[in-house]
Amino acid sequence: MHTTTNINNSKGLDIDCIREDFPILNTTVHGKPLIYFDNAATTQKPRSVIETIDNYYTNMNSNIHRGVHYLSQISTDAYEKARTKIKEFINAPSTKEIIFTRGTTESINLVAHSYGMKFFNDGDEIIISAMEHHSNIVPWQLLKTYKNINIKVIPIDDDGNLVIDNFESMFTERTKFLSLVYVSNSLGTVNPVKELISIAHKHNVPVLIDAAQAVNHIPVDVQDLDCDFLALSGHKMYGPTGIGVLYGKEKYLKAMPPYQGGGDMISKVTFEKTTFNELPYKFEAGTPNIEGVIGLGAAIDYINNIGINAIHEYESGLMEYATKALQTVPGLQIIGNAKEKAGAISFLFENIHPHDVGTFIDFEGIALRTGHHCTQPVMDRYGIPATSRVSFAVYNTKAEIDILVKSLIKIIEVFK
Ligand code: C6P
Repeated sequence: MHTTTNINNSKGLDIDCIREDFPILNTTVHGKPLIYFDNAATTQKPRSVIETIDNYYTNMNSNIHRGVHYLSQISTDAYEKARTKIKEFINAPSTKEIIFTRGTTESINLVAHSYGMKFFNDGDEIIISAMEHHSNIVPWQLLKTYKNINIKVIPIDDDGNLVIDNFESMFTERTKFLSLVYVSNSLGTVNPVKELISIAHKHNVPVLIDAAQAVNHIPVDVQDLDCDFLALSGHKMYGPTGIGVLYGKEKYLKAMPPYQGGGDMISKVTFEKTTFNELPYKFEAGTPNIEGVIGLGAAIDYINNIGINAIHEYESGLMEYATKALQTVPGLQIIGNAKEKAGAISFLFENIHPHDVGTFIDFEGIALRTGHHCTQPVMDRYGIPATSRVSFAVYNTKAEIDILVKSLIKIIEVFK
């Protein structure tokens, strides 16, 4: 199996070597070499992840936790090894606290439904922020159809920082939960979640962190953060789509009812009564995404092989370079100038609609995302319908950013 070698040269990461691990980067788009700047939507996959999935179906395919036969044993083993890898990656105390889900969206829905239905009463309050992805807004609104809860929102300032001066005064005796994004997908803001978690804990309020845009850019340690839940998506960290993780402290997961019923999550079923399986299986009903879990394990190996700290350092350099380079483009306005940013830069450009920017730039072989990025309240906050967004991964380069800047300048000529 192909593995990256020599990724750390004396000057830092050997990006040429890393790029060779991603077959799709050899693609041409409209006759131009692909420049992939849509990593916040989903990252590309290294050969080791692709080959791991291929190997699973070629040599191991079988259902897990169900068979005594050889294939079932080895696929179960590979599945559970991946759980250990993710536990270590986020420094969770136990594999019992690692639940596999379809992604961040399902992880948050699981908590909103299971925790919310059991522990929320009419009149209770949940705090979220004005920069949440829809997947950390709508599940709580769905809960509102069953429990008459109030959703309070931490505001954001003009630069895209959370306004936290009065954060503590948002807590009342009815506050039951804080659910907060770590890194904003539309503004790039890195929120001071550790500080906010410790304030919430002073009020005995548990905290969920949406780490969808954090885990591939910055080291995330759930014990250091002391978060009670953490949600992530495999496909944003070089892994397959359709697989994600919910980390939850054992004391909460134990107290929560199952989210879905079915095979594997039970201990004993009769028509009168069912008892549930132990953690984490209580929350993994039905045949899971086995290939996805094993592929996610390979993605974690890939990140570990490079080193998340080295990735963070390299990408911080890209963010700084791109911010400065974009600021030289006439008529370009960056939306979101927070003190600390990671991964993504959103911008407006002249009076040209972001969709036109995206379409034009596509002809240059550049993939970026345009739209509201599933954060419509962020767009409303700035009074805009949409932005163009570039978002980075470890295989992006400054040379690619230079091409982006040149292409944007070309647009000005076309739209003159
Ligand atoms: N953001 C983007 O282009 P899923 O779809 O479940 O893997 O992730 C949802 C999600 C939750 N929180 C944040 C902060 C996110 O950025 C996302 C996904 C993608 O920005 C697709 S909208």
